[in-house]
Amino acid sequence: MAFNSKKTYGERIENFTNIAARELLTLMERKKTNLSLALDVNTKREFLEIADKVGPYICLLKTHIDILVDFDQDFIEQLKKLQNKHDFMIFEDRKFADIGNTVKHQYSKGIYKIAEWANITNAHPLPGDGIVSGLKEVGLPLGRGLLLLAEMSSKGSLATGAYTEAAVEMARRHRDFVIGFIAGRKLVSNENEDFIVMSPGVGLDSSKDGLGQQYRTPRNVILESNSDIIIVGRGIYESDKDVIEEALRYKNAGWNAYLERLMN
Ligand code: BMP
Repeated sequence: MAFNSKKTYGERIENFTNIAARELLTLMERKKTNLSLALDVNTKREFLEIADKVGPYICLLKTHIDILVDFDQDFIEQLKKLQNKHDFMIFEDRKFADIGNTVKHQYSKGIYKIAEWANITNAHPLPGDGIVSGLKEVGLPLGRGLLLLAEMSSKGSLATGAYTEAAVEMARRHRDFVIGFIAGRKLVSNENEDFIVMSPGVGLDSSKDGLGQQYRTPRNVILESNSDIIIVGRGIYESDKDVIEEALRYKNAGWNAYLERLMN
């Protein structure tokens, strides 16, 4: 299908001016991983323990910082230490959804000061271009990147059809800051433009969770749908087996699907 999905992650670096995008592709090539861990646990201790174990196998650690019951500045210090130790980037899955002026404050201020530590964050395109412009004012000078939620993995999602297409158009107007999409598949198949696609809703052992989540396999997402990064949460940290073993299983499944895509 798409020309850019036949290129290696490393070959695609030159398609981006955004620092976070370039760093991410470099890191994926270096560590040979397209796995992102969605670490949705509620305590610092649990979070840091799992991140330390799984860190060597991921390119991106995805956080929901506001679900930690004992968040404090020390958590950020510890997180940065693990980032340096294991060489991964951080994606705060904040899903901004307000007007530009408000998201600017939400991104840079408050308790979490997301822009200070998250290399990548994301936003719903729903409010219009102002949301990207507001986040860009804060994030671009810091070398950050943004993903737009063009599709969602949950059953009954309204982010489909014309909405998804409008998200792509919005991204095109902000190529310096918008590095890609949260989506289930590659959305652009033009060889002259490239976006990084990250797909949540990935699991090898279950197909749903009882609350609307729908799971597909790494092979389906990377090989058949030409996505670039698999986002895996409970499949890794809630497994009965060892988290390292599970992380390796997903890392290998994601990377092998990518190698197969390159050879097809
Ligand atoms: P899990 O693999 O445990 O189902 O977790 C999926 C993660 O991806 C969660 O952190 C969720 O917030 C996120 N996510 C999703 O599941 N679907 C989307 O469309 C967008 C998301 O960010």
